[in-house]
Amino acid sequence: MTPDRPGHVDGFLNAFADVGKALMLPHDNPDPDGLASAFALAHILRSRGIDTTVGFGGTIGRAENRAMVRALGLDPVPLSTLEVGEFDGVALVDAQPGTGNNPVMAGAAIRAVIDHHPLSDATENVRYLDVRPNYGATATIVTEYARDANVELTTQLATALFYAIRSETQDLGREASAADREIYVDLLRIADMATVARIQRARVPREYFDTYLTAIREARVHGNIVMTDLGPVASSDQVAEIADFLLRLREVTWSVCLGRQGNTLAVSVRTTDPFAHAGHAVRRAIEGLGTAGGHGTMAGGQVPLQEDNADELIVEVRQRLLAALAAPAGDGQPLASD
Ligand SMILES: [Mn+2]
Repeated sequence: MTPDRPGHVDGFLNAFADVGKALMLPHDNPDPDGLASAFALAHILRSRGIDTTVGFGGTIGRAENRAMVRALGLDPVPLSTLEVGEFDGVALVDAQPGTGNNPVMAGAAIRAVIDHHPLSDATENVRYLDVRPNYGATATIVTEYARDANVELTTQLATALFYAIRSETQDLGREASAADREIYVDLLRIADMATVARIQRARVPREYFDTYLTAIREARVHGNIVMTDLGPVASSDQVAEIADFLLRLREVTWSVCLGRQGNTLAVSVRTTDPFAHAGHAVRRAIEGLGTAGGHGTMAGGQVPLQEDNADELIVEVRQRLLAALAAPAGDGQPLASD
């Protein structure tokens, strides 16, 4: 188990005390936890007079996440339109250096890491770090920050943080701690629940249903593992969503979903086993091919692909994942009959 390195908002504020322009950066293709946490930290820094921007790499793909940004008036700025060198203080939020899911730019002035994933070695050198793997959501940590710094949250931010904890912990049912529960109840009092409902039931385009069709058609059951490959995807969020979806299959304890976003193979793994180490399994499986990270029951990875080796590499990743999860030999059974 990676040790906790909990911090306090005073340490966070100290790390930015002499900063003129700050950048809050969630992981690529940010989810509600990354986005809400980044905006709450920006709000805290702005309350101390620090000019703060929330940036992001990749895309905001999932319909719920797009709805959240729109409904709550959040305005994260694509990194491609920012001059990162202009920021003299950067915080990585819901992410850490060295995990491959965030754009840690060479020379970027990373002052702080606030996260709830297992501590990565590369994080140790950062000036201020607050990494609490026992927390269900980074949003819980930053809501504690706002409370401890006496910074009042706007309704929008409270709603964003509430929705972040709700979606990240599946309504406190997945990897939630007593701290998550306490903050969730605090936020429930002030969050705009009509907006939360609108975000959760976001409307989706037709292609959304094609993704499910492909996921089900391509899924194979290998003993207690269900695995599918979506082929090309618009966003790696779809890969994570389908991994969650397939884990509902009664007879399995692991789900694996692959998808190709541009020249990157995205991998999502989920397990129902609360004592499993999904992150270890994925890291072992794609060692030497790509990067991975994750919590106990959720993990993800990225493998760079080249035009001339993509198909072979995807086959190899599939085989290595099945081996890492001790799948029975053979090609497995199709999930659905057609
Ligand atoms: Mn998170």
